[in-house]
Amino acid sequence: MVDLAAISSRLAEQAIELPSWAFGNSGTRFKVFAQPGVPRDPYEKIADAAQVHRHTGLAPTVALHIPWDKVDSYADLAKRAEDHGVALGTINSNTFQDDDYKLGSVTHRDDRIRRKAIDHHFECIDIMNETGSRDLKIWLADGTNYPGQDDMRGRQDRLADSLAKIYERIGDNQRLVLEYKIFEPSFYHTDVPDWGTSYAQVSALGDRAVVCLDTGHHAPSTNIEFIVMQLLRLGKLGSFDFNSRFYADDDLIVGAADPFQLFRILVEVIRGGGYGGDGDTAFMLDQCHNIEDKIPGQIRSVLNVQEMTARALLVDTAALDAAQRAGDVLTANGLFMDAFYTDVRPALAEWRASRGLPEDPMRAYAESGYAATIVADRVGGAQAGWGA
Ligand code: LRH
Ligand code: MN
Repeated sequence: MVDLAAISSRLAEQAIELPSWAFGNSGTRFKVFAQPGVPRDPYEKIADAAQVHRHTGLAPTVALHIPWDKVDSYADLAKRAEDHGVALGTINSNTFQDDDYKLGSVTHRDDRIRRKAIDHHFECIDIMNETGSRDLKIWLADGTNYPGQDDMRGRQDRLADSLAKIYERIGDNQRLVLEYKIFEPSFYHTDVPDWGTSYAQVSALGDRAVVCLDTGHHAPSTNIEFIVMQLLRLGKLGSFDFNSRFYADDDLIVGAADPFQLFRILVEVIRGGGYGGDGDTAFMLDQCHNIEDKIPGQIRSVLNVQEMTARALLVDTAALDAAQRAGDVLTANGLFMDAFYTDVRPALAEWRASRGLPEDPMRAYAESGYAATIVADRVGGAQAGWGA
C-alpha cells in the first residue's frame, strides 16, 4: 500500500468546481438523449452538484452559465447552495446562442450588437456581485467559416476594445478569465483560438485578467502541459476547464481518454506553483454526460483528478532533479513513470475514510438512493439543457 502521509495535507487542498450544465441534458447535433430525473432549474442542478461534494469532499463550488442558470434571486440561490454545503463559483457568459451574434458578438462590426454583448457581460458582473463569485469566464464562439469572410485584424481590435470595457467593470476582488478554443462552432478562424491570443488580449487588460485552459480546445497532439508551464511561468493561468477527448472538443470525463496526459498536466501545475493553496489557478470541470448518468459521471471525474494529483504529488522531485542535472535521460523518465504507474487508489480510499468520507464514493452514491428519489420527484416541467 502506497504511503500518502507525505502528501496528505496537499491532497486536502484540492477543490474542483463543477459545471451546472453537466447535470442538464446535453448531446451533439445528431441527438440529445434526455435522462429521467434531470434537473428542471438551477436549484435542482445545485442539489445534484452537492451530492458530488457530499460523497467526495472535492467539489465545494458550482459554476453557473448565464442565461441557462437565470433565477429571480441569485442571493437566494447562493443561500440554498450554502444549505447544501456548497457555494456558487465562476459565472460563465454566453454570447453564442443569440441570432444577433451569427457573425460575432464582442467582435461584431455593428456597434449595437457589440454593445449588447458587452451589456450581457455587465449583467454577469452584477450577478457575480450578488453571488460573491470571483471569476467571470468568457468563452467566445466568435470567428468565421470562410477565408475573406471578414477582416481578422479588425476583429482583434474590436475584441480588445470590448474586453477593455468589460474589464473596467470588473471589481477589485474579481477576475476576467478568457478561454480560448481552436475551432467550433467557427470552422475557418476563431477570434480567440489559442493560448497566445488569449494571453496577448488579457495582458493588455491588466493583472485581474487571466487565461482559461480548456483541455479539449487544442489541435491534436498539442503538448498541453508545455502551455500550462508557460502560462504559470507568466503568471496568467487563471483556470482549467478539465475534460478529455479522443478527437475534438468531445467534453468527455477528464482522464478517461488520456490519463497520462492529465498526469503530465498536473505535474506541471504542481511544479509551477498552480496547485492548491500555492497558486491562483482554479480547477473546474467542463463536461457533458451525453449517455452516462450525470452525477456518477461527475463523481468519477473528480476522483480521476484526485488520483492523478496524488500520483503527481508522489513524483520524487529530488531524485528527478538529480537525474536531470546529470543528463540521465532514462533515469529521469523512469522516475516520472514510476509515479504515474503508482496505484494510489487503495491508499486514497483509506485517506477518504480517515476524513469521514466514503472509501468508495461511486458505491456510496449508488447506495444513497438519491438517483431513484430524483427520478420519482422530478416529474413534469422542462428538463434543463443547453437551450440551443
Ligand atoms: C466551449 C466551452 C465553454 C463553455 C461551454 C459550455 O466549448 O468549453 O467553456 O461556455 O463549453
Ligand atoms: Mn470550456
